[in-house]
Amino acid sequence: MTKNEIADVLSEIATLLELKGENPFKVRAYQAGSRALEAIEESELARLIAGEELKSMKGIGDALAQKITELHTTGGLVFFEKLKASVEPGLVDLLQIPGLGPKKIRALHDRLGIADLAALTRACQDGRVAELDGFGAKTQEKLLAGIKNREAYGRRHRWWDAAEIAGPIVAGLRQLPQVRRAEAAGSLRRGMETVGDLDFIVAATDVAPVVGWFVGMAGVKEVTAQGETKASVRFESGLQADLRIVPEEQFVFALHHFTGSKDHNVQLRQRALARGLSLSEWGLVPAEGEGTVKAKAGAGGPRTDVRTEAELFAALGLRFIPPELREGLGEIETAEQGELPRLIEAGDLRGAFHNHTTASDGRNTLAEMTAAAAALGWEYLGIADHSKSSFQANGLSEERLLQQVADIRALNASRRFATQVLAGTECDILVDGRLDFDDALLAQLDYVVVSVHSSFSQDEAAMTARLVRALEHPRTTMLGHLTGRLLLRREGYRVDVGRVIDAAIANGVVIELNANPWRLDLDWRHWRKAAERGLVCAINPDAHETEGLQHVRAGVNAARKGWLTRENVMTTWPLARVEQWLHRRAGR
Ligand code: DGT
Ligand code: CA
Ligand code: CA
Ligand code: ZN
Repeated sequence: MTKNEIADVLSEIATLLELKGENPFKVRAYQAGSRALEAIEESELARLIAGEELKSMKGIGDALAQKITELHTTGGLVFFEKLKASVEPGLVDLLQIPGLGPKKIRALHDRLGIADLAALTRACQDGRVAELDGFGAKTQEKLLAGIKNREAYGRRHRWWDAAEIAGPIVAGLRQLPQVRRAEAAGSLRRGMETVGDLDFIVAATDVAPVVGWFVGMAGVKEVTAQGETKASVRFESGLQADLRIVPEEQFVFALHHFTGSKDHNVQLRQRALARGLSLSEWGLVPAEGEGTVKAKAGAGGPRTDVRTEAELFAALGLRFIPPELREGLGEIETAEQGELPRLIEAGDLRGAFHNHTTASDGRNTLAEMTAAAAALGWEYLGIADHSKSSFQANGLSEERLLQQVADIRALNASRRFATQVLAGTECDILVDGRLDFDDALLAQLDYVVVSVHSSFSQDEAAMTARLVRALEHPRTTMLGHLTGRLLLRREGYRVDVGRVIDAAIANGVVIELNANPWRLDLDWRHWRKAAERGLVCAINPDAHETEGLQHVRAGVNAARKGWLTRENVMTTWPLARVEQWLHRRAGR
């Protein structure tokens, strides 16, 4: 296990102990141990373990040192497994309701006998929660809203999580001897920010072994449907997956159909009809009035000269439409005119601006983050740790920021990494729109990301004015996570996005497409129009650890859905152009 994975286990242990009402000192010991691990480097941990020096580290005693060593060497921990098994699962579920921590859950359990979501819902509806010390009517209301959100969101999953499950399934299908072609379709293939269920399309010479493999996959909790050529399963997380097996000559039609979206399919089918053709999941055949669509591969059969989606679109007089654009938002008309943009690709990225280190709430050091960026082949890595008002995220004081800038300049001068580090800040936008640092300090940085991390409940006018004021600040380079939303968890704050975009364009400020799979903020639905009006995008992973840099992949999905090209996205620009742009901006 890596040190960050071990830190996660320790903090989960703390949470479980707290849920069980264990001694607070014990709980705090695990929390402190988790934080102590986060602050050191991977190589340091390996060295301490090898030299059996772990217990001499501040915040880590004998018992913890043993557990960390077990996790590091075996990848598991017997104590942790036993502890998990000893806590009621209903209590753990409650942690997902915003506003409920282990302490509050413990109180609900001890005083009202609440052990699961259903019981909590009833207690809130009956007003019993409001009467508890430390809760009150407002808290009860917030809990009910959280429960409602959970129900509404509960059936969808973030793209990243869905993709992590889907990847190995496609690879596994392709390895079966009966399988000729296999793809994931549906919203996952379209790169939607959330996914309802997975859809797999397979061309196979023999179906039974493929269905058998699919329903027998590791991690399947329930087989919800099983037929001759299809099957559906449900995983532990609640995510469902559909499998459809077709003869090879139908594969491309099935793939297109089940990629969707529904709106795109409806429009494309209309276009086919206007050309005397009938398009369906089974094929493209001459339309002969009603009933043709249901003719399946019968008389006529699907057009056998169509083997790729490009050929399918060509048969309808269109250029290839990338899956991400298939939302029925004008892509067919644009493809007809041959004017689809050449969309940005993951390989176009050359760096990113919004990333954290252990100086604030990140979990890898400056050197580790830089090494990871270098491994990705990035030309530049922007470090933007939190500013002083974000004390909950260990925001940097003026002194600490200046020290970090010096460290960054020294690291660059050492030429230890091929990646150039840019010194920035994620500067809080204060409640009235002022920035958290003064101009003289900001002037010493290469760039400034400004973000809202407090007072989310302002009304729309106040929040909009607050953001606009921050964008008008001459030192502001880009705006971070514009709405503050957390997908499937928290709505963004109320803000007039259109007016904020206007202000960004008017002031030459970049808006971030935060690529963290929880955020994908600003939403792809705004980008096409905004970019046409001159708004520049930066795809930023908002990485808090080295693996977080990979999240740019999710940002590229969203950018593609927003019709963005390489030119629209600053993080594809070479370092020289980025530096030139930053210099010119700083000089106004
Ligand atoms: P999801 O799963 O809710 O995230 O969204 P999708 O787009 O993956 O939807 P899903 O799984 O229900 O169906 C996959 C695709 O199959 C969908 O994007 C388009 C196609 N499809 C499903 N039902 C219909 C339908 O009633 N009409 C048409 N034209 N296409 C459909
Ligand atoms: Ca789906
Ligand atoms: Ca489906
Ligand atoms: Zn932030």
